[in-house]
Amino acid sequence: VADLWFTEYQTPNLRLGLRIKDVLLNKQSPYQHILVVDTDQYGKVLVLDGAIQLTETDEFCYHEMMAHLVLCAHPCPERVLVIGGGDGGVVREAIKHEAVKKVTLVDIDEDVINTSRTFFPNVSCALEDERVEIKPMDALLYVKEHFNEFDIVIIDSTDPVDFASGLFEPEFYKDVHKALKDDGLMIAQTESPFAEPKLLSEAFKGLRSVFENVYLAWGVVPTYPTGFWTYSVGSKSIDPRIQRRSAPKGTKYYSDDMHPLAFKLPPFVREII
Ligand code: AG3
Repeated sequence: VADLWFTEYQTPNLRLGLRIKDVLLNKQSPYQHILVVDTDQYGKVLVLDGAIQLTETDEFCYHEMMAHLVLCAHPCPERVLVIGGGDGGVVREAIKHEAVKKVTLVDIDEDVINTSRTFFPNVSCALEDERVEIKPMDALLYVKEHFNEFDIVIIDSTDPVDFASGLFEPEFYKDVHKALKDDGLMIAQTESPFAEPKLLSEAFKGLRSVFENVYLAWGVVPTYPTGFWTYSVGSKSIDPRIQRRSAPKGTKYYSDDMHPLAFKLPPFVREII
């Protein structure tokens, strides 16, 4: 029996290995390498430029936190912008909120969107919802042309390398700030305090230079480097630690109990930011 393994080089000194049942897609898009493998441990896995973006088994941990931490903190989230996230996982969670009238997804790589439609129907399902608008383009340009329009901006980026690095810069955060309404909230994935402490503190510092208030939340995502993941929330006025609307039904990681808990930080994380 063949003994085939996928390996992610999570840091220069740390690898994650998953036994492969099948390679379902292995191609180069105009922007990045796209790999879909089927594994015994975590089901199907989406990998972009060597970095795991989601697995069928644990994607809920990440997508629920990215969406509901801000959507449940906002009194009335009607307009939502998702940047990156072409797989549709965050969009799926966002449209669980009846208050949400329209979700705009801006991902630079249409091939990621179509890959998700083909191999991850349970993640991409909401992309066909009538409340969802899809813009395959560079988000750095999109946010420059939208002012005072969104209640919520969710930055579901890849790691800050290559075309995604601009999504971790203060210049971009300034445009996000302008795209938000006066009571708007934004959230960005900001990596692991064990694998990338510098990246986390730089991103957090960048956000603090732009937003009136910035908060750090954390959660577990087993297949991301070290499994300990962070989410940075930028706010113009409201305090996102207070949950104003209850969790949608059927969530598996996020809940009314988890909301305030996510903002409680272990001391070593407090020291990094
Ligand atoms: N975006 C965050 C992925 C970061 C993972 N990093 C890594 N594996 N080195 C995920 C997109 C899912 N919608």
